[in-house]
Amino acid sequence: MIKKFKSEIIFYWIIVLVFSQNIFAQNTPVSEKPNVLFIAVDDLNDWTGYLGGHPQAKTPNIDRLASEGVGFTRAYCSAPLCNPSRISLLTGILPSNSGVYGNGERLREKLPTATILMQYLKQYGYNTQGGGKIFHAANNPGDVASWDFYFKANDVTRASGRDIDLPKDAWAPWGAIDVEDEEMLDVKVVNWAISELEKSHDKPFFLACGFTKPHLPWYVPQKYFDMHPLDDIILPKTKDDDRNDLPEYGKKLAREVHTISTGQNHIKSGKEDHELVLKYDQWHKGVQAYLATISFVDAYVGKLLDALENSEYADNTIVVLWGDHGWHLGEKQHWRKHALWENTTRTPLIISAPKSIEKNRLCESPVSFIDIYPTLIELCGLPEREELDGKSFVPLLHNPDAKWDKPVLTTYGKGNHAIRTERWRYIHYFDGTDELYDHQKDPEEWKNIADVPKYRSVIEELKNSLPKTERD
Ligand SMILES: [Ca+2]
Ligand SMILES: [Ca+2]
Repeated sequence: MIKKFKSEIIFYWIIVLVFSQNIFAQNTPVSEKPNVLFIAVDDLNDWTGYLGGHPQAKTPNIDRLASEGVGFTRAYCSAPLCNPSRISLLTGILPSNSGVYGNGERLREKLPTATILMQYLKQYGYNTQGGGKIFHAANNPGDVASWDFYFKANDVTRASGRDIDLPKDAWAPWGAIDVEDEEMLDVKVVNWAISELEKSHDKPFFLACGFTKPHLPWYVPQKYFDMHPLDDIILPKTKDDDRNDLPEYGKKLAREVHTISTGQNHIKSGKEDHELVLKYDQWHKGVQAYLATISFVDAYVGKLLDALENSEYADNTIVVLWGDHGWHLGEKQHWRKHALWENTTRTPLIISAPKSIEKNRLCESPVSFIDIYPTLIELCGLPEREELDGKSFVPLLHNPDAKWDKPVLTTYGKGNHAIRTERWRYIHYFDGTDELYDHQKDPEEWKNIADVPKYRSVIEELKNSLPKTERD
């Protein structure tokens, strides 16, 4: 009897040991888990100081964050427009596997059972709060299951900064507005997030602050325009005949604002954005306004970082800052996003963590936003999720020079993909036409070399990274 009792005790001890080791091997106790400050910036391309996309970008605060952690210089979205970029990042599922290609598809119709990043964190004891634009829904939770709380504010800024002397057909959604910063939605969201950093929290938190700028319209107070005097504005580097070597579909993407999910094309007055910009002499003004709007966002990223630094959470909070896709301001005579080139797909990505990761380092390996979910859950000490499409790049946070050759995939509608490696950008359209750029020799992507015979083997190799199957 005693012998049986002893063996039962031993048996239970073994169970407890196996179970607890399994838990603690992968998990830190809830109370010691790091917090996450998650900063999303809408439509921010590489015009930040640390990325050098424009020589006049003034982003001292975003650059300060890069100096406190690892700034990725080749980070790419999984889709070059809001909805699919954000859904793929937040679900960890690529557009080709979710069927979310455009702004029209709904998350829970396409992915009814996907565990969103925030839901996963909640399962492990996190309190998740958000405000602004995190999903493709400004001032709206987007997915109610993701949040313990979502902050909403009245967006009273209806003022237009558009030059009233311009004819109605001019395309110029930019200019200074006569409002106080505090009236801007983004400032209200930042102030709310700061108030959360000033509170005591009994659970680890995931605090998401989604800037709605620098999405159009570029209406911000005059002081941000004053930081970028119009007379000094430098235009992006462009080449007048740059489109000539594009296949037809590439030309179409450069020419039109094409909404994948609805098939709608928008060309006002029968003219392209760039033609209208030139016709009404708006190029310098547009560049000034984008720089001004970025500087506005940067100022409030700074307030948020200051608040974190001054809070009790400074030593136990991971900060992630990302833009959802790139933006053209005349390169390839194209404006906006909706294409598969470097300028449409490259954005800032900065991760800082007080413990264990490198400080003030740039990482030049290409990384994808699809990898953010697995990276973050690893940093938080949570179990890996096999079902995600991405791969954690935590090794790059410990050593930004580590060997890392995972090609990055960006998708714009079914059948249209770009593959980015350290040297190459390969674009493959649904009709089999393609583009290839050699970034060692051609960082502006001016020369499409897809038809040069000696690069056929490069293309064949890059094609291996295209999705094998694609969901409708
Ligand atoms: Ca966007
Ligand atoms: Ca060209």
